[in-house]
Amino acid sequence: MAKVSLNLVALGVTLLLLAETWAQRAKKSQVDSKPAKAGQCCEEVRSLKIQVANLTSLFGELSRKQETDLRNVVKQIMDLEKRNRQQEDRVTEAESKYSEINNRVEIIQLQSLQSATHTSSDAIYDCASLFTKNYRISGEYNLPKDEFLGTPELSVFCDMETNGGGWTVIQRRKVGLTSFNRDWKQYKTGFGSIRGDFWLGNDHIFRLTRQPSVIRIELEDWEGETRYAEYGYFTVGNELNSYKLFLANYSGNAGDSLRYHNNTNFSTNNKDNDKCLDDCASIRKGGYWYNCCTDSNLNGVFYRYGEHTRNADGITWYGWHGSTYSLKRVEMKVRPVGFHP
Ligand SMILES: [Ca+2]
Repeated sequence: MAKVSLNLVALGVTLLLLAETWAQRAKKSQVDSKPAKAGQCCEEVRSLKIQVANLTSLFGELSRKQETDLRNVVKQIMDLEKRNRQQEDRVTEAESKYSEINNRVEIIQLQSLQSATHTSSDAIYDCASLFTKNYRISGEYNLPKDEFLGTPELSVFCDMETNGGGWTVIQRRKVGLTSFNRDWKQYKTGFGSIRGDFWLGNDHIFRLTRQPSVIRIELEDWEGETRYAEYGYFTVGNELNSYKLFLANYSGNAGDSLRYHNNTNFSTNNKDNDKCLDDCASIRKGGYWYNCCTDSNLNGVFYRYGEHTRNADGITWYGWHGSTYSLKRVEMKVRPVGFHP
């Protein structure tokens, strides 16, 4: 449409130029052959003037039409963009609902698989299953690969003593030589040494907590005092759901400092999934379920005695020692809700 209008405009301009040339020639011939053809010449000039006026008005009309066309096209494009955005929003919403449902289906499938295997073949799935097979000494164990359950071989540390035992340790801080300021991939697969400081890996934590689980967090300060926090319900989503944390039912004497992180995605220094304008993982120097940003930061920087009260990026549990006291020792461990020692 715009192209046709442009052609018309070009035609109009050409006609205008032609008319101008013609008028000049007519004027010249008027000068050359006065005054015999004066009447005829004036007639020609008048008719040319009319034509020029007509063309000018046509030209004006065309420009106005073109402007309206352009406005309409812009409006249409804006409408389309708006509709596109709405469509995108709907797709995102549908996708997140789908992955949530998928996650739940996986949990249900695994739970039914487990109840089937535990009665038939007694699969070793975690430290709780080892405990029920009469392994009662705390230490390092190798969980065998189980294709039926879809679990790889995994080296774990089992706490078989605390509060009835059967705990699979998912995190420990005590030596202080392993950096916890790591990227998404390292937090996904795990890092560190199973007898020292380590993060078991988000994929493994996801797998372990597909059965309804309890988490127990044990803390020790530089004065040698200990506290704990337990949550009667603890689970994390899969990677597609950014290992989102769900927990409930606090008990203990350390304070409820993980509740603030409930319903948040996992973030690392290269993946900002927190609920904050800031990049919490970079500021607090760890991978964690950052909200905006923390009420606890168990994967923060390990500060030694003397340096442990100076920084806000340490291993903190606000409910006990506040935001600038970095703890000396931490252990996070899980076991199934249905476990009975
Ligand atoms: Ca952020």
